[in-house]
Amino acid sequence: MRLFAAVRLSEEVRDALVKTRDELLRQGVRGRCPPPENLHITLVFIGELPDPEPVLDMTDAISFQPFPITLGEVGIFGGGILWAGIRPSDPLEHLVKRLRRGLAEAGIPYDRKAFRPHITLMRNMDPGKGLPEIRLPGSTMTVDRVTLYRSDRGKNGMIYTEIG
Ligand code: 2AM
Repeated sequence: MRLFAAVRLSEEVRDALVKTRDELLRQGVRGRCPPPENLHITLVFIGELPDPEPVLDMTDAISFQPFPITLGEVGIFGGGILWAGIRPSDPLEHLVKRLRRGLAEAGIPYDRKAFRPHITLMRNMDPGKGLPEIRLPGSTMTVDRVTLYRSDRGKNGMIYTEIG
């Protein structure tokens, strides 16, 4: 199965992001919008793995002091990916380092690209008449656990299922 470890968003942060996105749609921006329940911050992308157990063992063994994160600025990756950023956070970086180390120690391969904390809001984004200036609300939430998800291709887009 295709796996990734992520931060589940609080309802408040999720609602704030959906509101911002709705405003962009009203202003003529177009794109594929993941459903609200799919919004998340990927910490580590693992990809195809036959058995999630060793990953669950590793994530279960990681305990940390809960810490706050705050929405930052909006950005665009090539290919029309519109994302919401997270303000720089040492505890978040540290958590990702621990997860990567845990996977490496367990011999589980993962995507080693530099960590760019973000929440994908839209794919194949077409700005229409031009992307309006967007400001995210400075919503804050507490990170107190890592969630492991499996990702499956559904009829109408990706389906993410929490498995731990
Ligand atoms: P994205 O939102 O920027 O596409 C499930 O695919 C999650 O893992 C998404 O949040 C995706 O980020 C992230 N991800 C990170 N690296 C990935 C990779 N190499 N392939 C697919 N998804 C990746």
